[in-house]
Amino acid sequence: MTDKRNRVAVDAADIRAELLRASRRGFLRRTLSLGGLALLSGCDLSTHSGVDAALETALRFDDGIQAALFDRRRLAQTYPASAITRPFRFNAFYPDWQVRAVPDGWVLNVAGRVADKRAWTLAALTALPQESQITRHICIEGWSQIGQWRGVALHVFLRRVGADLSARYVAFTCFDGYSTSIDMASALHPQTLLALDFDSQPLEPQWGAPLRLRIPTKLGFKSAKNIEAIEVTNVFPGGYWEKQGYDWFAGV
Ligand SMILES: Nc1nc2c(c(=O)[nH]1)N[C@H]1C(S)=C(S)[C@@H](COP(=O)(O)O)O[C@H]1N2
Ligand SMILES: [Mo]
Repeated sequence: MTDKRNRVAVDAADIRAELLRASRRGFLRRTLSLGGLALLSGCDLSTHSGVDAALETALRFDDGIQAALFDRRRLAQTYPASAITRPFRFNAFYPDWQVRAVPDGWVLNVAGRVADKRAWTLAALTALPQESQITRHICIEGWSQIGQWRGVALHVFLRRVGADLSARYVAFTCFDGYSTSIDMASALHPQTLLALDFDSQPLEPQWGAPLRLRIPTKLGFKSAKNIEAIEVTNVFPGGYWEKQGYDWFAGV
């Protein structure tokens, strides 16, 4: 989607200055929110083609610029329970009949720049403080849906294992062969959850059992399902779709 050849090499500071000027003119305040981009590009987020057009605009921004503009305090919009999409659409790089059951003896492995590398059982994760959110999941393919997830805030988990919070990346490995990674600022965002529940029930395999990432400030492909390992690292980890050219930062 992003045509790297057409990217203009711009300094993040220049862009920030330009955006400040723009916001002073009153056109926009939260530029890299999908809503802001939708306004800018005249896209209507309530339709699939509108989301698609806004995504096109979002993906034209360079990863580094997106990271520089990311505001850890800006919260993704939340919705009432009445807005939840049912049935919720399944998506993976394979059809739903190939969904994997949770392996026997599943534990969450922790690797890389963390003080405590002990693996976590589901019971231990459930014993950590839980938070719930109703947010919109936006897929890069141009569809979106609202769901409810509950689980442990990733920043709580990272602090609990003594992660190096100055490291650059948090990477996720999944037992279905998927992988993805996010920047540390996004990992520490208050709405970034390690979700155990979906729609008030423990996650089913289709929706990422027993543990998935839920990160409403990024496109859907960052919300890793069926997680088996988390690594904190300074070495760029990439990911399944990222290796195939999807924009790495993928903020919404
Ligand atoms: N393990 C795993 N996680 C994954 C994927 C996948 O194929 N495998 N697909 C991603 C993509 S592209 C999307 S849109 C969402 C879909 O989540 P859902 O099935 O809950 O709608 O999961 C993301 N996480
Ligand atoms: Mo997706």
